[in-house]
Amino acid sequence: MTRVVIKGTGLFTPSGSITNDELVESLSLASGRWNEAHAAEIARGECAARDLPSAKFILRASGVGHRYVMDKQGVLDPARQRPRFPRRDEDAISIQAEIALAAANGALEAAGVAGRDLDAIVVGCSNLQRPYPAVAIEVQAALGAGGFAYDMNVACSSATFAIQNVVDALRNGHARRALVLNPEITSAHTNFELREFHFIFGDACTALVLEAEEEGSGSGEAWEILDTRLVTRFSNNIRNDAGFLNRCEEPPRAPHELLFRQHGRQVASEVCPMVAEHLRRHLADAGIPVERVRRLWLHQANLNMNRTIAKTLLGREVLPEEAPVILDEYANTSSAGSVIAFHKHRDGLRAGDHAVLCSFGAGYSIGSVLLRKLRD
Ligand code: CO8
Repeated sequence: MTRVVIKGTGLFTPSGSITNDELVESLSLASGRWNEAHAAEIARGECAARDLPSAKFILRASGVGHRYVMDKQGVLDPARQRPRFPRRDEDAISIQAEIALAAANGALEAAGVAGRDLDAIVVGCSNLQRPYPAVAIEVQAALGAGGFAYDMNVACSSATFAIQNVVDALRNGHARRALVLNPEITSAHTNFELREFHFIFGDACTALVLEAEEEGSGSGEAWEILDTRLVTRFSNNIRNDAGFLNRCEEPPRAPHELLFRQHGRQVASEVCPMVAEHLRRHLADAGIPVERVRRLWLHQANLNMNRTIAKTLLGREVLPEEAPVILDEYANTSSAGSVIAFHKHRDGLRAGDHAVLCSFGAGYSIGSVLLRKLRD
């Protein structure tokens, strides 16, 4: 029998490191200047003064303590509040392909395979730097891989949706070995001007090598994918309206509509029960009792959300190591988050142990991957 396994994981972490205090200092300076510049309009009641951020609020409300970004200087410059990326020529590798390659090389090394051994590459992420040619095809060329490659976007759920696509391709014999990549440069779509959004995100890229393996063959660490399940339900509570129609729209949109925005409290209250119920049903249908689940690698958006989901699912308080959190270091890296948690926190699990990788986000969208450790 053929089974699909995860053979290796990789992670690219940018060198730019920003603490909550640094971010709060920069935004406080920028907001103070903005309020001064708009003092007359604020006094006339034509616009509201910008409230100042607090590092204490950020940690308490979200669990985010720090993030990595591709360009620290641009983000922290109160006169800019966005990263600065030198424009690249068409014959130079693009920035998303570059970070995807860095993560891919780590995953390939961990799996003990070469780029030419791949015959499918899927790039799944919240923001793609261009519609075409696909970043995935650029990576395919750089790695010397064969087969096919394409990009896809299901916001924070892009990794698990890409995993299901790849699992289907491997099970159907359309590929033998595949790479899932999640290059998230969220700093380019974060509104660093407003306190409700500036702290949420960080940049990173994750990579997974998946392959079809005949029972009894194979060596080295491997995680069998027992099942995958995806679900979507439309919601306007998380939006980003940047797109190819913007230049034609009348009247033009306000700049903040072309960045990530959300009604965070509503998202949290609606999505937590949906995710817990989705996981409960998925495990039940797969015949896996919840008490057998040794680890939950959940989407990394909010510490309190993850605690609530894990507690609702397991029916008890969970230990930190049962549902690892990387928000303190990486913040929300959109689709990369749950994969970073898997990459960094799978020590101590033994062959036969069950675990769950799960993402959730804009759409709404939820994706779950049921895993069993096959070999140490
Ligand atoms: N400092 C101080 N005060 C603040 C700050 C701050 N930085 N931010 C907000 N406040 C204030 C608010 O203004 C509000 O003040 P007031 O009461 O005067 O109006 C007060 O604090 C309370 O605000 P909230 O009610 O918003 O606070 P919450 O407790 O709800 O916490 C969170 C806010 C942390 C955002 C929380 O709601 C949350 O995390 N929700 C879930 C978010 C989530 O899961 N989002 C989905 C993930 S995103 C996704 O799917 C990916 C999409 C692609 C994105 C990639 C591109 C960037």
